[in-house]
Amino acid sequence: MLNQLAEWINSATKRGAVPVLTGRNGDMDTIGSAIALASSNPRMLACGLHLSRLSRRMCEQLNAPFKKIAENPEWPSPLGGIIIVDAASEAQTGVKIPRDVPICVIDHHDTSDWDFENLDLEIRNQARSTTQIIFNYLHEYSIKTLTNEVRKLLLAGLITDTGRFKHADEDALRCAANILSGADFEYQNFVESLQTEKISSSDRGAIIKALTRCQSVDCGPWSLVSTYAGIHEGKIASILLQTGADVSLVSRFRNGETRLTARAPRTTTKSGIHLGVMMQQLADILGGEGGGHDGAAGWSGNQDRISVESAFINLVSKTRRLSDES
Ligand SMILES: [Mn+2]
Repeated sequence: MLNQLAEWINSATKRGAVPVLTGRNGDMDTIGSAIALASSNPRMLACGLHLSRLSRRMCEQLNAPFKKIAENPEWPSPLGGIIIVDAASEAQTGVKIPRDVPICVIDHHDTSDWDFENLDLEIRNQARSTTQIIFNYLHEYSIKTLTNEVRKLLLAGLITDTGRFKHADEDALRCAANILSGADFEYQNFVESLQTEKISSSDRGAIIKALTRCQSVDCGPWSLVSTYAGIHEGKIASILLQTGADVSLVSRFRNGETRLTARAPRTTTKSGIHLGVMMQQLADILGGEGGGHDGAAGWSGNQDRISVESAFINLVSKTRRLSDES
């Protein structure tokens, strides 16, 4: 699989520039993957719509090159191809992708909405983060790219996507160890530098307000807690799981766009809920765009917030709960 990637990159960069495009949420996994991969070839450049708070801080700290682009960017010419990292569909990049050049998608989501043509390549597996795939590629094909800075970006993506290794598996843990062997920084110091996220008092106010609006929703065999928020939906959805709910749901409406963010603990996903598949089903029913992982997923589109919420709750209610024996 990785040798196909090496071949694809080799011929694309011969044809011209190859932007490495990130997912629109700009989380540490997508940003770390893009910058690390782009560092392996001068014709590649990491770019995307948005940087999350943490990604922005890491990029500043590490002096990492990232280009912010618009929804309809002017692409460099000649364009050899486009690599997309950690995004399950074009909509998840938020960027209009020209289809007259080959694309290569590197992703680890359970769902995929890409249409592939002849010269395109899809590298998708069950890795717990996209940075694992990128590390394995660089380790095999471009070991000198693995500087301390690049290792930090990759490790940061792995740590955040696994929820500080809570959702890691053997491969993810081994990859973290491989990233560290050959690195010249201390793990504990690095983790500490990741953790110092500052939440402003106005953001804190918004989070608290969202928590006061929480509702416990009857969902057939499942317990669900939901609220709406204008900011920090992922964080709020994780806090809501602390109530012991099987599923948490946070909705938001901004600039004509509705967004759903859902989270579920492992006990729930083991009992038959796959949030990524449900968000994809929601997109099939209502339009918009949805997908993700079994325990963390999202949907976005321009439908009314309340009706999208009810449609999602309906999907949850209809999901059978597998008995603990099975
Ligand atoms: Mn990811």
